Amino acid sequence: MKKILVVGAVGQIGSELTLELRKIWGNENVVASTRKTPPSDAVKESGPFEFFDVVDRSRLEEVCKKYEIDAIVNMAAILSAVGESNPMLAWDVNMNGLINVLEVAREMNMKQVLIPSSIAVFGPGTPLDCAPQETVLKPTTMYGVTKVAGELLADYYVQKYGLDVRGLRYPGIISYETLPGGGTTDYAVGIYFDAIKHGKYTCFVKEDTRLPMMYMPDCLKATIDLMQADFSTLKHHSDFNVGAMSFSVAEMADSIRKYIPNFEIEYVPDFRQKIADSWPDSVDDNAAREEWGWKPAFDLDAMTQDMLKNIKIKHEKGLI
Ligand code: AKB
Repeated sequence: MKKILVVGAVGQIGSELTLELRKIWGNENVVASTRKTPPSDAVKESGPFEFFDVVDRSRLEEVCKKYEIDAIVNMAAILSAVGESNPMLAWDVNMNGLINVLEVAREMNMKQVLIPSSIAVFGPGTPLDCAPQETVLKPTTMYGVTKVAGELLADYYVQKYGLDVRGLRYPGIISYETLPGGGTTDYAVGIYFDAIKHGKYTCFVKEDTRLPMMYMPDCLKATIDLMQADFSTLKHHSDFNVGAMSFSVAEMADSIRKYIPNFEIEYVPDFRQKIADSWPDSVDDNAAREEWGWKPAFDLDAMTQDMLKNIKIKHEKGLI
């Protein structure tokens, strides 16, 4: 593929992914887009940028034609916590946005579509320990419902139209550049920022809450490795489990105390506890490892060290 459109390029993953893709495909060949929030200076200054809403199919089509786009990475999504406050918005963006992307890609004979899925596809009935690749998918959130439907829809486009659609089930993604917006796993980012800024954190899930997580460098690598995999050798398409690490909040706090010994944490669980409890502790990602060579690099302590170092730099510069 030659020209990639990143939809949702100001979000936590989209903003960093856009810059990584520009390093590989060239700045001019990766078009960033978002609904209304202006992009970071790094995204704005390094390549083309367009404002549009993914639910507006004619604008999506117009932008794809303008830049002769032949691949779309659709990072626009309403995540689990916000989705529970506004289920109709989650349905609209996650489903109508997705079908627009798939239809425009089909009509324009695009070379590839990448759509992210999530551990939110899991729910009651899924084994909590090491959720298998093929398992019960009965999510209890609207976000999860849209992700299961999205995986099925993507696979339908592969079978029915031969469109190259790929996707992976992201765990909680942890990063220091762009904050996540409205997910259940956001505590795993907030804890590091508050550790540097205030030396303490109030966590909205209980201390023994354990979820699959991944550091941003591994997330970018997983996404790009899957994009570059040989489609003809893939047995799965839009639903790859990808694991990296799994830890409880108490273990995160202990990891932070290795660098900030006086770090304090209190627990005030809210509605997000129920969502977290419906997701598995860890996932079996053997399909991703076998089919496209997935292998994560970061563990909890390596990530903690890197997160704290980089957030401290931002704090000292007055950026946060
Ligand atoms: C969320 O918490 O909603 C997301 C996700 C796991 O997809 N971070």
